[in-house]
Amino acid sequence: MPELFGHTRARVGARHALITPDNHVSSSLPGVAGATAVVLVSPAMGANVAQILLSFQRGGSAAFAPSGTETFGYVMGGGATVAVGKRRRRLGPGGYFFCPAGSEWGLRAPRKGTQVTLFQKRYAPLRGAKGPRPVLGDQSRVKGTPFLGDLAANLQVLLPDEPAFDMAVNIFAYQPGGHLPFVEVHIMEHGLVMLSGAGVYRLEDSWYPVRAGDAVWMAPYCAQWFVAMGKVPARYIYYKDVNRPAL
Ligand code: UGY
Ligand code: MN
Repeated sequence: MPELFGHTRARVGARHALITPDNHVSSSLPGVAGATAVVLVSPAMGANVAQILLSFQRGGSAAFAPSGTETFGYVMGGGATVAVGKRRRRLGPGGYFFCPAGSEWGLRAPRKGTQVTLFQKRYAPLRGAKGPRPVLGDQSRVKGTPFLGDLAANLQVLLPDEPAFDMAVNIFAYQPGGHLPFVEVHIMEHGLVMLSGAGVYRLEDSWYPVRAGDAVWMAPYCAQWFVAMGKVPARYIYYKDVNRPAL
């Protein structure tokens, strides 16, 4: 519904941000054709990660040359053929890929309406450790575990938890009423998109109603807490930087 009086749930602050689907404005990205690209989180707002929503028309494509940037992609809906280096796979909803820095990746033959969320960051090498390997996977094949033993908050870890990987991407699924057990305050940064359901996100000293399609950025040490509301489970996918020294 068009907003007659200029209201929005969006908020972009110095250390956290909420962007709703009603706020989306696309930009053109080199390497992306036949698609809209909405850059939801980026260094332009103070983040160290970019979170991008790509929405493809039929015949659209993406082609990213090797660089110092690594990319995680998650198919929100539709489907497409994704190539990471020499590996290639048809991914449907819930399919995902990880392309290490120094490798190329591409997407082609998307079904009409295919949407992909990207998390991109500059890779931070770790002395003595090899770089991470490419990953192609599907969320439905990843076993979840109750978060800190809580059956109402299920966590799926999509990437290997190994020193080579400096990014983690996880999916949280909360039963209605399920919540983070405490207010987290930590060095890791988050980019996040709500996949389904609704709830309330506490970010620093503000509480925001959030629902499917909303994107959230949390800077390091942003106090954070979430409770799921409504009659269906709430799910979100989120990025965090991991496995690197604090100094
Ligand atoms: O992994 C995390 O830090 C996670 N528990 N944070 C969050 O969901 N906001
Ligand atoms: Mn957290």
